[in-house]
Amino acid sequence: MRGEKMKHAFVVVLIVAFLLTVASSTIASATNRDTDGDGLYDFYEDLIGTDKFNADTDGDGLSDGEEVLKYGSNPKSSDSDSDGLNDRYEVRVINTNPVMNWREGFDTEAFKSGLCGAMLAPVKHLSRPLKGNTTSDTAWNILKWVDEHIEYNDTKALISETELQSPVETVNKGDGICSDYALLTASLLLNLDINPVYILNIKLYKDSESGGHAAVAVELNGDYFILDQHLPVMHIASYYYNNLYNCEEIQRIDIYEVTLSGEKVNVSKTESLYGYQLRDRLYQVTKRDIERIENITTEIMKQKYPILREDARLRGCTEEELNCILESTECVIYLPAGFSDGEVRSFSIPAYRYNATICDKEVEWYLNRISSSMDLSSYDSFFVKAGMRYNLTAKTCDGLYCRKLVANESEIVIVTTFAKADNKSPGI
Ligand SMILES: [Ca+2]
Ligand SMILES: [Ca+2]
Ligand SMILES: [Ca+2]
Ligand SMILES: [Ca+2]
Repeated sequence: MRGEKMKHAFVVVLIVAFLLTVASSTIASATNRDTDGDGLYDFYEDLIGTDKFNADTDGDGLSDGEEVLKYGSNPKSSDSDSDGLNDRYEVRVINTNPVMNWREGFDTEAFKSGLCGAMLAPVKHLSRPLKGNTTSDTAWNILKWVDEHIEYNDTKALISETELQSPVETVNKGDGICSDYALLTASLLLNLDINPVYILNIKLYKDSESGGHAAVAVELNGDYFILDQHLPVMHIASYYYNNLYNCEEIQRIDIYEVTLSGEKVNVSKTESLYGYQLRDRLYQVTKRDIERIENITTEIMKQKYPILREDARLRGCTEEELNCILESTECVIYLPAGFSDGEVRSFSIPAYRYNATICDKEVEWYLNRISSSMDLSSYDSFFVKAGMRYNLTAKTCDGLYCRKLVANESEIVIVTTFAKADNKSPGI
């Protein structure tokens, strides 16, 4: 009997063991199944609400498994951080963070995101007509366009936490603050193959630690030239003095090199320049520069207004007028014999703003303003003279630095006489 009982018990044990084995293998296969092969088990997909039959629930090009296990992005949103860039594009193409919204800071992440191929494309059509013959032409055209089409948004400037705008958003809104201007300007430059461009983070003495100003620079003749919302394009030292002239002293400029490679942007911080280094870079105007300005002005006049010819008979009265301006005296100037009618126009460029690399653009800019304020068609002759006017009254500011540094200012004065000859003399 004992033997039979034992046999019975053994059979029961076997059956129980078999049932347990079957049950456990069923449980195991249910938990370990990854139907769509995206790296996430079905039960887990049910738990987080992704589609266990679709490896890429949000259709952004990254599998649910990659999003959850590798990048920490949201498998149910194709733009996890809502910054306008698709998750896959961020991690695979431009190497940015798919869970960090670039619009919240003006930093490397913002430059890499806000200037990537996807952000440049919508403003490409605006860039094309701005292409000039040289880099300085193109930079000038771009700044002119930005100056004419975008307004500074004073309201946004007062809000402490603002979001950066993409270049096309700034164009569509028609306004922005300095960082928005900087991204738009940089995008137009990069679209016209001015690559790299430089993003500048400018600290003024009056700024708090978190504050600052943003602008863009291009490299011309191995030096930085700044594009900051309004014409003219200025050499970095001219820019420093221009700020000083407006009673704002720059403490430091941090310069980031932004290089576009395909769709992707590489950013590296190149250098920080302090006030004394910027002052040291100032161009010193020489006699040759004055001659150069006379020649450039004359050439531009001839090119732009073929009805006008340079006439040396106007040299004397032009020089007289120039001397009166340089000595700040009132003079009455008479036209020489042979001319029935005439007009004298002058303009001046602060000496700190002169730089040989960009002076042709600056002269052209002034001439455009002169020609739009008078009727040149009534004249047929002109003559140009330039000179330096020294020791202007120093502009005073509240800041001690300002007052000291703006002193002893000088400017380049350019005088042009326009006249109508009564005879048909061939001029010179
Ligand atoms: Ca799965
Ligand atoms: Ca996905
Ligand atoms: Ca994104
Ligand atoms: Ca992002």
